[in-house]
Amino acid sequence: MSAASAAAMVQGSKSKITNAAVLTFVEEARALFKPEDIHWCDGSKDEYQSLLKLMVDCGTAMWLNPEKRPNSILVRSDPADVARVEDRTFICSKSKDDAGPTNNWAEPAEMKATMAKLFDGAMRGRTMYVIPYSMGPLGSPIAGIGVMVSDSPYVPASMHIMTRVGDAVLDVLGDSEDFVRGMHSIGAPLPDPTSTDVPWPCNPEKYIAHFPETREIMSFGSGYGGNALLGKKCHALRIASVQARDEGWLAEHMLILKLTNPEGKSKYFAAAFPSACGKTNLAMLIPTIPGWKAETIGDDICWMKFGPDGRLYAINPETGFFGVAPGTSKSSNLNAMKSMEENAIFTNVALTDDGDIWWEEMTKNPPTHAIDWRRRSWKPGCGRTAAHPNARFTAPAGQCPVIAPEWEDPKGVPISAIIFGGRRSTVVPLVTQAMSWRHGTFLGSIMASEKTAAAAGKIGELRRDPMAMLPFCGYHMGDYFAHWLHMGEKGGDKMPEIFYVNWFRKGAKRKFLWPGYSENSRVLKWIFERCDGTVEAEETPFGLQPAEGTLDLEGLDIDSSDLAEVLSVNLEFLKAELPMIRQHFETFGDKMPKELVEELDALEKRLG
Ligand code: GTP
Ligand code: SPV
Ligand code: MN
Repeated sequence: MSAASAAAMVQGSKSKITNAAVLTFVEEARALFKPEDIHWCDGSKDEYQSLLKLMVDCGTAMWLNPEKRPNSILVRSDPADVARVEDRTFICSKSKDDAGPTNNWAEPAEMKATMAKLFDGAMRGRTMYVIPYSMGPLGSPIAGIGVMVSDSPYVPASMHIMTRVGDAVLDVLGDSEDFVRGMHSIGAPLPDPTSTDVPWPCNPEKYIAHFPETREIMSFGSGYGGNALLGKKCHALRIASVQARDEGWLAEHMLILKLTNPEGKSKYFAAAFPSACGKTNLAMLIPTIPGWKAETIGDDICWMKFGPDGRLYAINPETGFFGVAPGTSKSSNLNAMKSMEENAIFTNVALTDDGDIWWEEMTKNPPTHAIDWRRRSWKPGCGRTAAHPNARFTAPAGQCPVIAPEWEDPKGVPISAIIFGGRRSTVVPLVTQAMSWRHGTFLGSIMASEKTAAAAGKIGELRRDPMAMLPFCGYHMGDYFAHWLHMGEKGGDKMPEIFYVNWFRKGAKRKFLWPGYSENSRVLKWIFERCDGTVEAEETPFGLQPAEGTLDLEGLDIDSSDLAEVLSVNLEFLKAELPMIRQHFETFGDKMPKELVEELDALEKRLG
């Protein structure tokens, strides 16, 4: 079809859209999905408000008490649609080998045929929203543009908070064809637009399919989080990781924070922790050490490119937080609580009798009564949690009291340190510095973490999650490791220092040894000072660890034996883990970089 006739079909009131590739894509989507009508998102405040109102009118959402939580809604999803579905996530590269052993693979043409069948008429009776979005500040050389369609109003509403949406994005795109194409349907057509609907329509059959070579995403059946907000994990990590490999940059599952010392000197750190392992908390922490200041740049995703001075510069591709609600409180993360005081979307949390929200550990004392996330009456001690463990808040980043003034700087911020971390109740010490970029890449490649509720599946199971990218790397993990090593060669001595942290070590009493949260600022201070070379480190077989007296513990109430335990690597346990690490490496076959195998051999030798 010609661009002109595509324009005639899909444009409606949007007569100023001239990008032929966008018009053709949207017409293809219209012909396939057969929606009742098309809404082009302009990104305006009015549009956001009308999306909220629509969700309330159709029963998907309810307004929270405006005196408690102005302009905010509560959404409760279908109990079968509450988290990312990793076993339904596919990387459809031409060659199976490019997807590697950590991804589900399907042949692209076959997957497209499957999706075409599922997509055929899937939006009948519904509106198709066309959402042009930018991951990153508009026009930033580090940013990227996508255009997605969706039949769930929750998606454009959430995308309004999480990304830059609308006309301004199309202006930046101009007539370029360089955008990621995303098609999303909840897979619940209506006989006609007036038919009665359920609050959270979705489909028991789910597919989250990625086509890295053609930069396309097709998602069916789920309306939740990373399954449906295609800018986030699908584009900004799975597709972007492939672009980053091809173009020589990094797309990572990392927070970005700015730390300023009492002399006013600032550094930027990026940190990769697996889902629900503390990125949002660390990104907004309030330091307990006097004179130090932490500010937020981002809490989930980080794109880094080399700047003109040869350093790595990072942007936060997002404009909002989609944060884990349970466990978030004024004492654990005051800045997150303040970020969601208004203009927020809450999903799968509990509703209090005064029309506000609640979740486990939000307050010291639970409410005496609430409506749980499944809309049932709830009382403390009834045996069920009030909020789903993966309940989330969606809040504008600009509302965070400690958002750094430069968080939207199109040139990004220079990264001094990259921090890896996971949930390890044993073995891994509080903080370790890598001896080199190569050793740091090795530490990232052997990262493991106990599973959380962010993905469907068994909780608590230990799994290798290299660089916190296991569910998000859009290509062969062995090639991804090689790409990291390559980046290190390219950046040379301008590359960030690499560290490995663990807030989750437990002692004999199965309690956390380290108080965590704000107290993590002590570790950040050590990292800052290591970057400047002003504090000493001690060599251990695992890496460099704080020399006696270099970790600032002033005013910290911690048992000295707990401290000794949390700071030390358990060499015996580490040694016992080596065969598992070797097995992990073996799964990557020929693509496993020999440099990292050499690092493993060297570690084995050091352990004796
Ligand atoms: P995604 O949004 O899923 O990518 O996750 P995230 O890494 O941003 O997770 P988040 O910061 O929301 O992590 C929340 C979980 O980590 C909660 O269970 C917190 O209680 C826990 N947590 C965060 N920081 C700490 C810490 O320093 N110590 C301990 N013990 N728990 C922590
Ligand atoms: C994660 O699971 O790492 C998240 C939430 O940040 S989601 O957007 O659903 O992927
Ligand atoms: Mn995440």
